[in-house]
Amino acid sequence: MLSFEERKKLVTERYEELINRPNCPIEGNGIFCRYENPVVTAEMAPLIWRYDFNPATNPFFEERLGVNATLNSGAIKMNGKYCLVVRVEGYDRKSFFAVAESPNGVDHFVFRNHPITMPETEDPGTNIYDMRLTKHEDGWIYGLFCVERHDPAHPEDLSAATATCGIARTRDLEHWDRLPDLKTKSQQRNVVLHPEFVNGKYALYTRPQDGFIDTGSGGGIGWALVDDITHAEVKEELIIEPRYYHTIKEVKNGEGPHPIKTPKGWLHLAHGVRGCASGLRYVLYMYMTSLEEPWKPIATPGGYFMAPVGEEYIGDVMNVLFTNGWICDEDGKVFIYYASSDTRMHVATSTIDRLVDYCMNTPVDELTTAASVRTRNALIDRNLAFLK
Ligand code: M1P
Repeated sequence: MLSFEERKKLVTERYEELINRPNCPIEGNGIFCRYENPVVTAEMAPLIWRYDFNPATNPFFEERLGVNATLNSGAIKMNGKYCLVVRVEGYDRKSFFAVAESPNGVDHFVFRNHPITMPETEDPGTNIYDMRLTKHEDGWIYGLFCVERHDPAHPEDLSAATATCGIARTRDLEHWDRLPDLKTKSQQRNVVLHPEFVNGKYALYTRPQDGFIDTGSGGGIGWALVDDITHAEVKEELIIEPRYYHTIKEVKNGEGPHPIKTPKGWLHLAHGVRGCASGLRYVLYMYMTSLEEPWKPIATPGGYFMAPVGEEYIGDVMNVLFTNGWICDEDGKVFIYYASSDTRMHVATSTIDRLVDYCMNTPVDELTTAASVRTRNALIDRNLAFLK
């Protein structure tokens, strides 16, 4: 085996090669382009996070604190850089947040020296993850995330947990003010802050759930108005994006990042979950809501927008695509950041025009095979007539 110096050199070279590799788009279905390489992987976590560089205390240059995965990242553009607040998971299963920045949004993502030190509330969580970033019109950047605690109602069950929405705000992604957790009747994960006031109030996309994993009676993506974000409480919740039998969102769904405002309506990205013989299958889907009344759907394209392909299918939790971050540039280019199989981060790019076209012109899921065949036959007949 190699000496300290030899290992240090090799490990450093591999790391440099990884963070400097270029990424190229792959032409796909006309709606978006995937890219050749993931944008952030566990191997791209800085070496100073993982190795002790002192030969006196680490004579074999062994990895001391491994990183298992880099996944579900919030996204925002700041000072011309594409910033991801990455969920980094250590070998110890604990997740933490860390900022990785890129000059172009598709490659050269580099982590800042230190992860985020998130202040705690009086009731500290065991684990925190999946931050949604919102630059709100009140001037703050908010991070809403899941706080997981052992369920005090079931002390004997070591897998019993609760999910609550944690809230923090920042101006620079480095210094965070922690606000009290969201108060709600049910457990919550995938809560997202809408970027504008609605009727003078803060507006949230919610995802009520009966248990830590099962949404149970929680009917889908909800909408709630909150008077005071510094003591946020959901008193009324309206389900605006319901789940349906035999669809891609039969078991669960959840809002992704906050919606993007377009001239034709709010553009939403979400995840939908269904069960199958190999477990749960997580895919991404889109919908649009009214500009004036963001809780009212105006376009609901049927089926999924993205599902796992190739290596995306494989990882810690197989068959999962999950998103909680996207960035829209001023020229209308959209960078969709998504994680595959709870393991690594990818990017796909599109434009507002293409995504709106996709939402407005993809037929809805009419919920039966007969209706699906009618819809496909109608397309075929139009094509046969047009191409004659
Ligand atoms: O493992 C897939 C995802 O499962 C959860 O999402 P949801 O609450 O919709 O089931 C989250 O734990 C998420 O982090 C994870 O990627």
